[in-house]
Amino acid sequence: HAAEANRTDLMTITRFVLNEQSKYPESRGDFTILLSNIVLGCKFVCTAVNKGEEQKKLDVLSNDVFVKALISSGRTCILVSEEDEQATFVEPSKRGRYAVVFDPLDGSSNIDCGVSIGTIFGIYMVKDSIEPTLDEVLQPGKNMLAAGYCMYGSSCTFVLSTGAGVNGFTLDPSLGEFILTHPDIKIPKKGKIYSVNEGNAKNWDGPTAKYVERCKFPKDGSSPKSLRYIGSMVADVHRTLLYGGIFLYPADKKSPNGKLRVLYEVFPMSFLMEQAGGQAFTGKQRALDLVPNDIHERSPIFLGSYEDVEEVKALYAAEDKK
Ligand code: P6P
Repeated sequence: HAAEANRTDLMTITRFVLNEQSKYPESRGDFTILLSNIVLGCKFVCTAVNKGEEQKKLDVLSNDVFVKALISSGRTCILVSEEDEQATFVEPSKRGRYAVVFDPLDGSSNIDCGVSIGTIFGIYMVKDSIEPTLDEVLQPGKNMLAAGYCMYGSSCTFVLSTGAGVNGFTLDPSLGEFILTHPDIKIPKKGKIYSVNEGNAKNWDGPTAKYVERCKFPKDGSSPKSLRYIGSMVADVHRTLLYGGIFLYPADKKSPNGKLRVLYEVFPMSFLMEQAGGQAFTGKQRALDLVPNDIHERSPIFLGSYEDVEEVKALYAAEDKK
């Protein structure tokens, strides 16, 4: 009977978030309304990706869907999208208390070959929703209220943290609902996988080169780590979250700030990693402590299992002492 009872006890993402929000007596359901609009956008993109729409159209389509869904939610006042050079300031009559930063379709260059891609987002509560300024989103990632991603792969998986751990939901196409399938995700303390674009090795700095060398030729006689690199951040991070290990996009001589964007790639993934018991480091500091100066700023990033990132931090600390 238990299985039968469970079958009808549908823990949808909306119900899950309502439960979580009920812990905040002052919450008026605004966050739940905001999130349900993000979820709506993800369902639309999931369908469009599976229809095999071509990449260029999908990039624009997904951005339009998220911008319109977020504005019509009446709960946002600033939007920052990877697709738009300028931030969007929502018209006064539709303004709400949240700022949302997002990459509507990260890794979209991989669409045509069927590799998993995803939407990544982060949510800040604004201080002044009447006359909001860019300062509301030039905040360290530790100030985010929530962050998550939706991965469009063999199944459509939504991973979310609202600051009380990480939970994963899988889209049930027959219901059109995201159902809780991965409650309370915790990343293994140490992993057996490293994930980096080895093609950039020529340009890496000392500590990164040393760390990758150790992954391949461990000094302590342990077995080498396996290399897994999909080249789609959501897919590489999702595997790291579930299996453990480390994902790195380091600085290199050509790109001193690395490639990944702070607001809508580095911060949301770092937020999730810390909430799952892992950590995220920029090569200089805790990633979530970084204060961005520009909405499309980049940063190097090392994120994943706590102990694996500790090793990177030790190598950079030793370098600083030289
Ligand atoms: P590279 C995809 O273009 C992306 O923004 C991330 O999704 C991914 O992690 C990274 O770039 C891959 O970059 O230089 O290894 O191809």
